[in-house]
Amino acid sequence: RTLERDLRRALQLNQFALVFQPLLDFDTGMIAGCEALLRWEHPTRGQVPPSIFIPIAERTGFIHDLGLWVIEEACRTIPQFPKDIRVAVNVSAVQLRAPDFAQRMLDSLSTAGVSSNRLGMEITETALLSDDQATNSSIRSLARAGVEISLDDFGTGYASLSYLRKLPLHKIKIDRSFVKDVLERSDCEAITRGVIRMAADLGISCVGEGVEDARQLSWLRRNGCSEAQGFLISRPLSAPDLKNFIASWD
Ligand code: G
Ligand code: G
Ligand code: MN
Ligand code: NA
Repeated sequence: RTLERDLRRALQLNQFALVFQPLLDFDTGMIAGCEALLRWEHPTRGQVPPSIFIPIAERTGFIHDLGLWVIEEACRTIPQFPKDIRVAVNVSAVQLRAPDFAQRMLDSLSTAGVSSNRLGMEITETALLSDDQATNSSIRSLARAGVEISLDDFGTGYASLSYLRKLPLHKIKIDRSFVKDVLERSDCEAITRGVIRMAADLGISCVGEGVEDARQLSWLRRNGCSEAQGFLISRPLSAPDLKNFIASWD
């Protein structure tokens, strides 16, 4: 209850910030983009994890305002990064169901003077499961405008897989629970291998998430995964730190 009240005020009080975690492209060996992750610095509780406050924001409808702030903040930050760095924001299923969502995202881009091919959007399987018309049409019009669409946490939801041919998805992100045990467990290996193969056959790229050691990274590279993300490459960083990280990478 009090967290719910604090959440509403947090936006005016400037308690939110974005951090950015880079993605490594195996083909080029370069940093190809990053994922923007929301942080809430609560005045007395300290950092409240998104796994706590996002569900509250979704339940109360505050996610629409908060999600718009995330998009606007990402658009303000993008010009600080090199031109070939794409920034992907996480978008909740609740946001996607709002009929004006795509238009708001495109408006944020043009207000900031940022080209839509510098923005990406990460959505979960659950958001696609209900086959909601507003959701599907938002995804289609954003993809048409050049926004890159990634399917996040792949393998943990209820993959009906039919949306893979219905919707213009560019990227599948293999959930870190599979990557974590890819060398230890034959089931994780089989699933990860299968997802990489499926993505390749569909002509879309594939990201291994939660890469924490060099052996996982080389397994993914060897097995045809296109990109990797995880603490091994970098933790999520502030915008200036990511800028330095990219500069020192090449
Ligand atoms: O570092 P991490 O704790 O940020 O992220 C935990 C979860 O919170 C991830 O599943 C991530 O997708 C989600 N998350 C992080 N930032 C955002 C955001 O801006 N919007 C939404 N909807 N989810 C986010
Ligand atoms: O669900 P989503 O993919 O958006 O989640 C991103 C979350 O994963 C963030 O909380 C981020 O901090 C976390 N994360 C990123 N890389 C790693 C990693 O290598 N190991 C672990 N355990 N978590 C990671
Ligand atoms: Mn994500
Ligand atoms: Na994920």
